[in-house]
Amino acid sequence: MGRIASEALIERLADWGVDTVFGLPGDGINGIMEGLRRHQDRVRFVLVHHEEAAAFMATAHAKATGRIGVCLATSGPGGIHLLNGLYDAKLDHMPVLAITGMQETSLLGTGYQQEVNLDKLYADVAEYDQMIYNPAQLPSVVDNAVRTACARRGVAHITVPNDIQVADADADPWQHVAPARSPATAPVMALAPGRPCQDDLERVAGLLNEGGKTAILAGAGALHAREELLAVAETLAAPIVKTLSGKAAVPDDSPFTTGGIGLLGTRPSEELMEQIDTLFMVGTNFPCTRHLPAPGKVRVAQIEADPARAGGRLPTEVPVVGDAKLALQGLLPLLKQRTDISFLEDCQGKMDKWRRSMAALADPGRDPIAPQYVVSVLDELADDDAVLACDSGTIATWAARHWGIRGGRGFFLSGNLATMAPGLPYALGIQRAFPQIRWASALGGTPARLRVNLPLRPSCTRPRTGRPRSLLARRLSGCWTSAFGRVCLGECRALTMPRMGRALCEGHSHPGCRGWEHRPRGGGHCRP
Ligand SMILES: Cc1ncc(C[n+]2csc(CCOP(=O)(O)OP(=O)(O)O)c2C)c(N)n1
Repeated sequence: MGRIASEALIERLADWGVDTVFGLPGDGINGIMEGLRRHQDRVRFVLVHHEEAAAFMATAHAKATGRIGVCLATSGPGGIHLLNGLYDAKLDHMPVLAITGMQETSLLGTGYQQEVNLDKLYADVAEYDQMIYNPAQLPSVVDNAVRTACARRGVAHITVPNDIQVADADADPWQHVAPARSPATAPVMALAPGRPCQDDLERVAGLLNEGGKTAILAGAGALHAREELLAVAETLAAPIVKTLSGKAAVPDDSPFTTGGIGLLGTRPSEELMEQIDTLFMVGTNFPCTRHLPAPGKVRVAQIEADPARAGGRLPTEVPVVGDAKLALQGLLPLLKQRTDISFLEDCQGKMDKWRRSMAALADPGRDPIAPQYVVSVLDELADDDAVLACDSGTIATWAARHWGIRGGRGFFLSGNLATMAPGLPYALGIQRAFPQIRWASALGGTPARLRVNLPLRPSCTRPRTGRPRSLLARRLSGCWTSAFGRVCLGECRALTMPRMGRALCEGHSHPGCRGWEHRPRGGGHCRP
């Protein structure tokens, strides 16, 4: 077999800098697997055991690297399985390309086995959605798919019939009767300029300079703007409230943050929303408006990357379109230093109290210990650049409040879709992009059973007494798996405290450590 169309597909992906494809083979993509095999030096294939995980991994790849994530599934059921992870990408505005197989062109419309019109099925999730009928469409369709996913920050889908996958890469079997010739495009992406115009920045500064009690609400769009956020907060003496997806925007121990907002947020953030005169939204389209000031009650300025979303949550006096980091850099010289810092100090006092109450929940002296303790141990032991990938459910509350952002730490979860069980695939996907990184996955009990087939009742015993942990153990089951990180999924079989401790220790490179003893605050003690 000479050079096949699937090679044109994979080569073009590699030209775009794609180095990883997450997926699960099937007869509907044998040709594409062959294309991957022939170009394994440029693009590696990462095998999953359920296509949903491949889509989560591709989404996490995009979240962690800022580059497009790619997943691959076979025709019919494989493509259907991708959907939950693809909606996760769509709702969190991540560029992801899904490639699926399709029945042979000669069979389309005949009701052949596994024939599902995936292009129609994906019409809602995908910004770009294209079937390949002729190898000549490649590689231009790849260019358009990648460009569209990146430009619109969403999902693109290419579906390739079996016969086209293995057709001669240069075949163009049809006579051309229309004036167009085969398309030839460039694998380049020219991003719109990110710095808002000076007039807009001056309008924002005008509002903020006379803003009274001001708070900043920072979201995922501000994750790369930490330094600027802190500088603006200091200038305006304004506390920073963080959405859950924007948790890593500034460190949790910063005097300028009151932590999260919403169901999993902090009391000081909640109270602050009732007191402020001005809200400055940066890189967020936070959907839970119940936790924001009532419409019209405060003045609002917003920096938002997508014009379609600017002003879309609250009546906004000054909506500005641009990149958060560049916008804040342009804004800083226009802001006046606030001299009245009493509002910020009031928030800081409330945060001290809140942090003490959270520490009390995580106190190992409690009997039985609370799940928060387990996350706090993980928090203490993990490196300053470790990543936590978290499931939806109660586990997200514990992770939101007890996993502290410091240094280069990351925090990822299914933000807007809040779908179940992305934690483990997220972590594995991120590890593929950054093999040196230490990661942990905070699994909920149900997701843990889903992903790693945990027994319904993990055998948990109290470390010293050996008594069964019963109900608490069940609540903790997911949380305990959070310890595994780079360790060993086999450990999930019996979730006893010493085992969790050992996993933590090994994950933290303590060679020879066999067990774990609990000490009041100050962490655990590693037994050789
Ligand atoms: C695909 C999907 N199914 C169902 C839900 C609803 N849901 C949200 S969290 C959750 C349970 C998570 O499991 P677990 O961690 O065991 O439960 P918890 O401790 O939160 O009670 C469920 C079923 C969801 N968000 N996504």
